[in-house]
Amino acid sequence: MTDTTASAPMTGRQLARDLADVDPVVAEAIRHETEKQTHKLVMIASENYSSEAVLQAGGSVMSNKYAEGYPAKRYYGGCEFVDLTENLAIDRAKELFGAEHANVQAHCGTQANMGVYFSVLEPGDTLMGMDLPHGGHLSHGHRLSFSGRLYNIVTYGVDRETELLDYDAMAEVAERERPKLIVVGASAYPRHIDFERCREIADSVGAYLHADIAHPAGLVAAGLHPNPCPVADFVTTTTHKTLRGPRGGLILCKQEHAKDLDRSVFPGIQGGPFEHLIAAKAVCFGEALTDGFKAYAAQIIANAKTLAAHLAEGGYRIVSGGTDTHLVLVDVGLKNITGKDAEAWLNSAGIVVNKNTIPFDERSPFVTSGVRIGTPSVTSRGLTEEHMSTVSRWIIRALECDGDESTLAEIAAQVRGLSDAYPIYDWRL
Ligand code: DSN
Repeated sequence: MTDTTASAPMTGRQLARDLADVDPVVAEAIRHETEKQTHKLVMIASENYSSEAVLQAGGSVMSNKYAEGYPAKRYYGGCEFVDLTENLAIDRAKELFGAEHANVQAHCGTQANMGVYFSVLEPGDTLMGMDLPHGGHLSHGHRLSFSGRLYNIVTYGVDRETELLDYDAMAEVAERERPKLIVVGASAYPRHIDFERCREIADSVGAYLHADIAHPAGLVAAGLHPNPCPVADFVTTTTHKTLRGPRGGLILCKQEHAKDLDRSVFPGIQGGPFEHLIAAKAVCFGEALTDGFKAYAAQIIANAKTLAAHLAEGGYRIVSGGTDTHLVLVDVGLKNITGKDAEAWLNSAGIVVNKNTIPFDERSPFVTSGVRIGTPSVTSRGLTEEHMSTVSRWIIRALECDGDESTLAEIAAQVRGLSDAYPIYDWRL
């Protein structure tokens, strides 16, 4: 007799089987990632734990829906519910940042930046961005990024002494190079940016001003960091860092740029928007509008300042002398430790950070003299200033044990104790 089950189409209720049955290898990898996020202290400045509500929307059936176009102007039928959530995301984003126009379709921060560049620049135009080793971002003109390949890139950076953005030097570069667009914002700059001053510089040469606030967006939303929306032509951000939403991008702009921007995102650089993640962005923006989120953002900053102060007391040089934000850049090179070793040792101690170049770094980006430490995730757990004193002691002990495995294991056990006392998700592992 022929076995018909082997070739029976996989349909209907068979699609409702649990991941662990369908694909144990993927299920196991997710379980390990969950365990790691649960038991370690995640201190990567660009990461966070989004809420269950955000994860639910992001893992929902909205993922099945095609919706090329924009709400009420789609190329597909059946878009009534994704129109509802996309409109909600747009309205909430505008309210949160005080923006004239919002496009919530960019899949990530780099794509958000690409959407902006494509709406006002032509290949070969001059784009001015912050130098990567000074804290900038790949998509602001690095030679290996599309931005560095398409545009004529000129850069600005920080002052060697203060390690603060050098606005006078920035104005000189702008005057000399006459960029068409100036992008400000960074992934490893711990200080506030003076957006008004940047606007003056852009105006002095007739350039567009684009602020990339991917890192401090949650702090901006909470009113605890200068907001570039009133002065910048374009503002981009990711939604998963301090904003604590799903992985994704967001573009805000002045009304005069709205049409060109929307066209450059779709059909310019993207096809079907990720409507599941747009629904999750709507949830995230709704959460960020609450007083609870404002208090959370204030705690992120208080934790980062406290951590920086303790590490400085412990003898570590903090780049720029401190922080105004969620991140602390530590010069471990002065202690004859590389960022690469520091990252590995801290990871073994249960504290996840990333190596990072510091301004004027003489080590390569694969080795570096710095580590970047961020407080958004640990603050989401509920840790406060008093815990930062303990955490900084663990960090210093891990950095100074020269990779000794038993010391690192001892710290990891203490880290796990603290993590378990401040659980993040109510999942059984
Ligand atoms: N994700 C950014 C960061 O870690 O700062 C880089 O793209």
